[in-house]
Amino acid sequence: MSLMEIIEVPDPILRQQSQPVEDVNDELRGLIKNMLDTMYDAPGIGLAAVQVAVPRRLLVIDLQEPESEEEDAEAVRDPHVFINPEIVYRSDARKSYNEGCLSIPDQYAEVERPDIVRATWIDENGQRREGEFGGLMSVCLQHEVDHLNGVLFIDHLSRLKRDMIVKKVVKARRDKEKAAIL
Ligand code: GNR
Ligand code: NI
Repeated sequence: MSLMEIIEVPDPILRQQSQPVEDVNDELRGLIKNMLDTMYDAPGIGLAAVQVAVPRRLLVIDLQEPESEEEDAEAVRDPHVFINPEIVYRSDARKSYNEGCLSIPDQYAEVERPDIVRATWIDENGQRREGEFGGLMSVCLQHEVDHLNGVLFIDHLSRLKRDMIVKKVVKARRDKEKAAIL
Protein backbone atom coordinates (compact mmCIF):
# COMPACT_ATOMS: atom_id res chain seq x y z
CA MET A 1 0.00 0.00 0.00
CA SER A 2 1.35 3.37 -0.99
CA LEU A 3 -0.11 6.46 0.66
CA MET A 4 0.33 9.83 -1.00
CA GLU A 5 0.65 13.20 0.75
CA ILE A 6 -2.51 15.31 0.56
CA ILE A 7 -1.80 18.95 -0.37
CA GLU A 8 -3.50 21.56 1.85
CA VAL A 9 -4.49 25.22 1.47
CA PRO A 10 -3.00 27.67 0.69
CA ASP A 11 -0.71 25.57 -1.57
CA PRO A 12 -0.92 27.08 -5.10
CA ILE A 13 -0.93 23.54 -6.60
CA LEU A 14 -4.63 23.38 -5.60
CA ARG A 15 -5.28 26.38 -7.89
CA GLN A 16 -3.82 24.69 -11.00
CA GLN A 17 -6.03 23.66 -13.90
CA SER A 18 -5.77 19.89 -14.19
CA GLN A 19 -5.01 18.62 -17.72
CA PRO A 20 -6.89 15.80 -19.50
CA VAL A 21 -5.69 12.22 -19.09
CA GLU A 22 -4.40 11.06 -22.49
CA ASP A 23 -4.08 7.32 -21.96
CA VAL A 24 -5.73 4.86 -19.57
CA ASN A 25 -2.85 2.47 -18.92
CA ASP A 26 -1.34 0.43 -16.07
CA GLU A 27 0.63 3.43 -14.80
CA LEU A 28 -2.64 5.36 -14.44
CA ARG A 29 -4.30 2.35 -12.77
CA GLY A 30 -1.39 2.30 -10.29
CA LEU A 31 -2.03 5.97 -9.47
CA ILE A 32 -5.77 5.23 -9.07
CA LYS A 33 -4.96 2.44 -6.58
CA ASN A 34 -2.71 4.77 -4.56
CA MET A 35 -5.37 7.51 -4.62
CA LEU A 36 -8.02 5.08 -3.33
CA ASP A 37 -5.69 3.86 -0.55
CA THR A 38 -4.97 7.50 0.38
CA MET A 39 -8.68 8.40 0.36
CA TYR A 40 -9.68 5.42 2.55
CA ASP A 41 -6.79 6.10 4.95
CA ALA A 42 -7.65 9.83 5.35
CA PRO A 43 -10.59 8.95 5.55
CA GLY A 44 -12.54 10.78 2.87
CA ILE A 45 -15.34 10.05 0.42
CA GLY A 46 -13.61 11.56 -2.61
CA LEU A 47 -10.18 12.60 -3.86
CA ALA A 48 -9.05 14.51 -6.95
CA ALA A 49 -5.57 13.76 -8.37
CA VAL A 50 -4.50 17.40 -7.93
CA GLN A 51 -4.90 16.93 -4.14
CA VAL A 52 -1.96 14.51 -4.30
CA ALA A 53 -0.03 16.94 -6.54
CA VAL A 54 -0.92 15.22 -9.86
CA PRO A 55 -2.75 17.90 -11.91
CA ARG A 56 -4.63 15.45 -14.19
CA ARG A 57 -8.40 15.23 -14.76
CA LEU A 58 -8.89 12.16 -12.59
CA LEU A 59 -10.89 11.64 -9.40
CA VAL A 60 -12.09 8.81 -7.19
CA ILE A 61 -15.23 8.63 -5.05
CA ASP A 62 -16.48 6.06 -2.52
CA LEU A 63 -19.38 7.29 -0.41
CA GLN A 64 -18.81 4.34 2.00
CA GLU A 65 -22.50 4.22 2.81
CA PRO A 66 -23.70 1.19 4.77
CA GLU A 67 -25.55 -1.26 2.52
CA SER A 68 -28.36 -1.77 5.04
CA GLU A 69 -30.06 0.19 7.79
CA GLU A 70 -28.77 -2.28 10.44
CA GLU A 71 -27.08 -0.73 13.46
CA ASP A 72 -23.76 -2.55 12.88
CA ALA A 73 -23.94 -2.65 9.08
CA GLU A 74 -20.45 -2.62 7.60
CA ALA A 75 -19.58 0.03 5.04
CA VAL A 76 -18.99 -1.89 1.83
CA ARG A 77 -16.28 -0.51 -0.43
CA ASP A 78 -17.72 0.72 -3.71
CA PRO A 79 -15.00 2.73 -5.48
CA HIS A 80 -15.90 4.88 -8.48
CA VAL A 81 -13.26 6.20 -10.87
CA PHE A 82 -13.89 9.22 -13.09
CA ILE A 83 -11.36 10.06 -15.82
CA ASN A 84 -11.85 13.29 -17.82
CA PRO A 85 -15.30 13.86 -16.27
CA GLU A 86 -17.59 16.50 -17.76
CA ILE A 87 -20.78 17.74 -16.14
CA VAL A 88 -23.18 17.98 -19.09
CA TYR A 89 -26.37 18.94 -17.20
CA ARG A 90 -27.11 20.76 -13.94
CA SER A 91 -30.65 20.99 -12.52
CA ASP A 92 -32.03 24.47 -11.78
CA ALA A 93 -33.11 23.13 -8.41
CA ARG A 94 -30.38 23.62 -5.81
CA LYS A 95 -29.50 21.92 -2.57
CA SER A 96 -27.26 22.86 0.34
CA TYR A 97 -24.84 20.44 2.01
CA ASN A 98 -22.35 20.85 4.86
CA GLU A 99 -19.11 20.25 2.93
CA GLY A 100 -15.61 19.48 4.06
CA CYS A 101 -12.36 18.91 2.14
CA LEU A 102 -9.24 16.87 2.87
CA SER A 103 -7.21 19.86 1.61
CA ILE A 104 -8.97 22.15 4.16
CA PRO A 105 -8.78 19.93 7.27
CA ASP A 106 -11.43 20.19 10.03
CA GLN A 107 -13.37 23.05 8.38
CA TYR A 108 -16.98 22.68 7.23
CA ALA A 109 -19.51 25.03 5.63
CA GLU A 110 -22.87 24.87 3.91
CA VAL A 111 -22.47 25.05 0.12
CA GLU A 112 -25.35 25.37 -2.32
CA ARG A 113 -25.07 23.50 -5.63
CA PRO A 114 -27.36 22.08 -8.33
CA ASP A 115 -29.33 19.15 -6.86
CA ILE A 116 -29.02 16.79 -9.85
CA VAL A 117 -26.19 16.54 -12.40
CA ARG A 118 -25.50 14.41 -15.47
CA ALA A 119 -21.91 13.62 -16.30
CA THR A 120 -19.82 11.84 -18.92
CA TRP A 121 -16.45 10.29 -18.08
CA ILE A 122 -14.08 7.45 -18.90
CA ASP A 123 -13.70 4.56 -16.45
CA GLU A 124 -10.52 2.73 -15.37
CA ASN A 125 -10.91 0.32 -18.32
CA GLY A 126 -11.00 3.16 -20.84
CA GLN A 127 -14.78 2.79 -21.43
CA ARG A 128 -16.91 5.90 -22.03
CA ARG A 129 -19.64 6.26 -19.39
CA GLU A 130 -22.58 8.54 -18.70
CA GLY A 131 -24.79 8.86 -15.65
CA GLU A 132 -27.16 11.01 -13.62
CA PHE A 133 -26.50 11.67 -9.95
CA GLY A 134 -28.40 13.11 -6.99
CA GLY A 135 -27.84 13.18 -3.24
CA LEU A 136 -24.34 12.92 -1.79
CA MET A 137 -22.93 11.49 -5.05
CA SER A 138 -23.98 14.68 -6.86
CA VAL A 139 -22.44 16.87 -4.14
CA CYS A 140 -19.19 14.91 -4.10
CA LEU A 141 -18.83 14.73 -7.90
CA GLN A 142 -19.34 18.51 -8.22
CA HIS A 143 -16.86 19.14 -5.37
CA GLU A 144 -14.25 16.92 -7.10
CA VAL A 145 -14.79 18.38 -10.59
CA ASP A 146 -14.30 21.82 -8.99
CA HIS A 147 -10.85 20.61 -7.80
CA LEU A 148 -9.92 19.77 -11.42
CA ASN A 149 -10.63 23.42 -12.26
CA GLY A 150 -8.65 24.80 -9.31
CA VAL A 151 -11.84 25.59 -7.36
CA LEU A 152 -12.36 24.79 -3.65
CA PHE A 153 -15.63 24.64 -1.70
CA ILE A 154 -14.62 27.80 0.16
CA ASP A 155 -14.77 29.69 -3.16
CA HIS A 156 -18.56 29.30 -2.98
CA LEU A 157 -18.61 31.26 0.33
CA SER A 158 -18.19 34.98 1.04
CA ARG A 159 -14.62 36.30 0.91
CA LEU A 160 -14.77 36.94 4.67
CA LYS A 161 -15.71 33.34 5.48
CA ARG A 162 -13.16 31.99 2.98
CA ASP A 163 -10.28 34.04 4.39
CA MET A 164 -11.26 33.06 7.95
CA ILE A 165 -11.22 29.35 7.11
CA VAL A 166 -7.81 29.53 5.38
CA LYS A 167 -6.38 31.45 8.36
CA LYS A 168 -7.69 28.80 10.75
CA VAL A 169 -6.10 25.97 8.73
CA VAL A 170 -2.75 27.78 8.57
CA LYS A 171 -2.83 28.49 12.33
CA ALA A 172 -3.81 24.91 13.23
CA ARG A 173 -0.93 23.57 11.14
CA ARG A 174 1.52 26.04 12.72
CA ASP A 175 0.35 25.10 16.24
CA LYS A 176 0.71 21.41 15.40
CA GLU A 177 4.25 21.91 14.05
CA LYS A 178 5.20 23.89 17.19
CA ALA A 179 3.85 21.14 19.45
CA ALA A 180 5.93 18.59 17.54
CA ILE A 181 9.16 20.54 18.21
CA LEU A 182 8.55 21.17 21.95
O1 GNR B 1 -14.25 13.51 2.41
C1 GNR B 1 -14.90 14.42 1.92
N1 GNR B 1 -16.15 14.67 2.38
C2 GNR B 1 -17.02 15.56 1.77
C3 GNR B 1 -18.14 15.95 2.48
C4 GNR B 1 -19.06 16.81 1.92
C5 GNR B 1 -18.86 17.28 0.64
C6 GNR B 1 -17.73 16.92 -0.07
C7 GNR B 1 -16.82 16.05 0.49
S1 GNR B 1 -15.44 15.58 -0.42
C8 GNR B 1 -14.30 15.28 0.88
C9 GNR B 1 -13.00 14.72 0.33
C10 GNR B 1 -12.34 15.77 -0.54
O2 GNR B 1 -11.81 16.76 -0.11
N2 GNR B 1 -12.43 15.60 -1.83
O3 GNR B 1 -11.91 16.53 -2.65
NI1 NI C 1 -11.95 18.40 -1.59
